[in-house]
Amino acid sequence: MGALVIRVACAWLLLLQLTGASHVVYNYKELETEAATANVPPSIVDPLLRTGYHFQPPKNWINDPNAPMYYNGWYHFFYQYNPKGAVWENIVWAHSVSRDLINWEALETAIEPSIPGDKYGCWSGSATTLPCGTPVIMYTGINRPDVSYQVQNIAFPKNKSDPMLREWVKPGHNPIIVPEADINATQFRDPTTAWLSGGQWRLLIGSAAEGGSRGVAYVYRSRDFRRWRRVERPLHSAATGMWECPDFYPVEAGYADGLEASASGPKVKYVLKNSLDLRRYDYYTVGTYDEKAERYVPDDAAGDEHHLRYDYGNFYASKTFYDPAKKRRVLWGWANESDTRTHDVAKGWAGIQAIPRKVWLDFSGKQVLQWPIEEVEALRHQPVTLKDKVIKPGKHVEVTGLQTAQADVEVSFALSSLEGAETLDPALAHDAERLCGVKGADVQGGIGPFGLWVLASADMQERTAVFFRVFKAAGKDKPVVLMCTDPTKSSLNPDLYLPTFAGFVDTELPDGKISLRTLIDRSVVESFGAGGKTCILSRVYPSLAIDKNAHLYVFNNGKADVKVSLLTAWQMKKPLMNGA
Ligand SMILES: *[C@@H]1O[C@H](CO)[C@@H](O)[C@H](O)[C@H]1NC(C)=O
Ligand SMILES: *[C@@H]1O[C@H](CO)[C@@H](O)[C@H](O)[C@H]1NC(C)=O
Ligand SMILES: *[C@H]1O[C@@H](CO)[C@H](O)[C@@H](O)[C@@H]1NC(C)=O
Repeated sequence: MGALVIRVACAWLLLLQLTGASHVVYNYKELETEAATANVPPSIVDPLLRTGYHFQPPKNWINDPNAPMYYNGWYHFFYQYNPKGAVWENIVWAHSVSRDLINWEALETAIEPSIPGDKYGCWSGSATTLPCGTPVIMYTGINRPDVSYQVQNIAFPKNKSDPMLREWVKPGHNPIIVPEADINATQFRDPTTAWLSGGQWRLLIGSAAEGGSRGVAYVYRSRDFRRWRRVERPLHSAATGMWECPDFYPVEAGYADGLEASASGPKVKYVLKNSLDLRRYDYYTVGTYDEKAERYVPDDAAGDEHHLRYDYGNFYASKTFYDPAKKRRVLWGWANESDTRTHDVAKGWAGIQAIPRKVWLDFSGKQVLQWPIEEVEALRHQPVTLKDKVIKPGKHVEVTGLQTAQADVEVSFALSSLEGAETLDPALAHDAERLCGVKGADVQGGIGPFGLWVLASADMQERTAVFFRVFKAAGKDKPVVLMCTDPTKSSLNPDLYLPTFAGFVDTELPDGKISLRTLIDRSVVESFGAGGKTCILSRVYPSLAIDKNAHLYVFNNGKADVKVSLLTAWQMKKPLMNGA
């Protein structure tokens, strides 16, 4: 197994490059035999480890979110899907609809290979709503069997009166964008939603230049959405390797309402997000967009070194859309599994989507904030609270009175003083992940680690920690706050990928306070620190802490008291989930 490294991105298989194979064809019989004989632990295939309220189809492989949109009272969601199995192959666009982004109904496949421009694959893309109200989808098609030659196609709804948009037609003039001679045709994909300015449409396509070392977002312009011309210089680029799934949208500091794609104004800033194929994470910058020059400049000149991520855990190939019904911008992101391919075949499923998040620009203008869409709160029941509870150094408190395998927990912590904070090792000051690796949940600190142990077994052999740790840095008044998810003790199951995920939280800890919200969903732990400043999604597969055997604790492994001002935990109901 170890020899086969499968990394799937915006429907992109690195395996092609590694092996030089022209096409990956899995032999399902062989895969199934491998899974059957591989001694997969029974808990891995336990249906009670399948997520309850995160988006997923009843079975099989899923990856990138595609073309999210709102149309005539319905939210539409498309995603990369293998109708035949739990590994990346045979990718089509599956389609689901919802009234509330939480309860989902599965429809027929929306887009599958059917024309020369997508004969060998229908990869990721986005939707744009034309001024007449018609949505149009642009997506990447693979049109050659031997190499992954990437072109862009469009599709229109067959019947605009059908709010479900069940059928999509591909006009005969596809493909409508093909790579010019100076573009590497194997690295040319994932068109964004288009925006309109001065009578012209513009969109971005992700690519790589300079032999693959430079990530690039090319701008294409069109007056009729049919003939597209590339603007010679890219919107932006950086020495990070291939940019997949670019996303580019307007925001305004401190303004929590969303802006639609074509909004403009003196206070409007832009977010440019790229999915870094090499690192497999989603990075973004905030900056200004000069539409005359067709250039984007990040506010932070060092921003391209990519310090900011939407999520410091498992979250990739994300995409936003403007929701006119609630005047907000909503972010979707794919979270892959952290078990093995053999496990996935045995389970019969792989991949989920994170809970859709509202996204907006913080008052500081330096970063975005993210928060689970409010609709998810309709699933809450059975609330349990803990109030003004002091957790002494080295102690923990169990939260009882509800089942916590499928739960939503909101907690605010209060620190009486920051005196005892550890001194930050300058060598680790810029690497949250390494810092967390060295200073995990079980390493006693000064102020913290404090936080939650979730999906914990009764004897605490299994537990996943989500926590904060406060440092003081030489020559700085402001504390350095680390947020971390430590799954190293999450499971007795072998062969899991269990990295500690971490990010810094840009907060001065006003009044010594910091909040944490964690959505627990059987094999997902999705956390939002300080009101959505720092987010971490982690996949874990307990062998004991399953369903009714999952416990929840608040812990403090520092040397100073930590007060839980208020903790509320709810059990979460299961919404309608694509018929599963
Ligand atoms: C289009 O959709 C509407 C609403 O679902 C339906 O009543 C109508 O029959 C459809 N038209 C065609 C040609 O399928
Ligand atoms: C194009 O990209 C592929 C990776 O997808 C790489 O192997 C190849 O060397 C690139 N070609 C050129 C001319 O840079
Ligand atoms: C998710 O799975 C882990 C473990 O196999 C890989 O290390 C990640 O690269 C992968 N993430 C993505 C986005 O493919």
